Amino acid sequence: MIIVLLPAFNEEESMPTLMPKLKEALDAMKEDYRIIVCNDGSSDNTIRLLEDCSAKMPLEEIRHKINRGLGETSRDLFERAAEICSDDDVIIRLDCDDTHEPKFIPKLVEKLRSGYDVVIASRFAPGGGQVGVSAYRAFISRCANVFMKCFFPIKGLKEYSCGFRAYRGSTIKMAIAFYGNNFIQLKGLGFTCTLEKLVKLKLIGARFGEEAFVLRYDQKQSSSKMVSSVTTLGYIVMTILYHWPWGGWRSSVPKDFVEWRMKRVC
Ligand SMILES: Nc1nc2c(ncn2[C@@H]2O[C@H](COP(=O)(O)OP(=O)(O)OP(=O)(O)O)[C@@H](O)[C@H]2O)c(=O)[nH]1
Ligand SMILES: [Mg+2]
Repeated sequence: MIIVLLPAFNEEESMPTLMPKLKEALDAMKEDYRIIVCNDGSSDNTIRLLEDCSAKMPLEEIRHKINRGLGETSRDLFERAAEICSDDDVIIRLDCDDTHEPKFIPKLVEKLRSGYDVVIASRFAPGGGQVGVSAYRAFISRCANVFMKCFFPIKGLKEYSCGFRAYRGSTIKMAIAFYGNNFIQLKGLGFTCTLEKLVKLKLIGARFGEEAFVLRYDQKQSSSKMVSSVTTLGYIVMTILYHWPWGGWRSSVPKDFVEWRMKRVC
């Protein structure tokens, strides 16, 4: 099965375009699928649009009455996916702002099944790119990715900040069983959770791959929800937590994980 996770906050402009494309891409794959949307306290028409969609496709809604932010939304989506998926299922997460084209899903799934635990849709892989991104924003995004590569090196990865990814079901189940509520620990720090998931999965031995994709920023209609100052603060906090010489994530998690696995095996 393929489980698609969508975080949605005031996406009434994009949902009517995105959802039919998503359905078309998933129907063509001839596999069971389920879409889980977390509607995070939207005050626009997102709720009604989701009700319409659920009549046409297998769609489940997690509803936050108030806006809780991307961290808590991701936690709820991934925990729900872990609850219902089996080890060989594929979990896909993409944005609802119509900048992530569902037509890339089959390639992500194929690559994941060729022997990876996480495959990232990458603007920086050969053949990838971005359309409609201002030179300033492209520069900031490149710098952020270079920063992440320096402080959280993961072999074979150039794209750290794109949330469009495929995950192996068993990997997410294991991460949630091991980390519990701390799989996404920096919940209040905006979009930091997108990087945190990668780093936490790396620490428990996940294998990473990238697949080229083109970010369609020219199609974005809703306003950006990313607060750069909070996200930047989040990256700084995470860098300290990861590299902290006395019990930082970098050294303590692998040790704790080995002990945890030993106990489960015995
Ligand atoms: N649930 C929830 N989703 C959010 C929140 N903020 C953003 N999102 C969703 O997370 C996804 C990413 O948000 P975007 O605003 O596209 O952020 P981005 O892709 O990092 O940057 P831009 O596309 O430039 O804005 C979208 O699907 C949003 O609807 C939030 O507070 N709660
Ligand atoms: Mg976006």
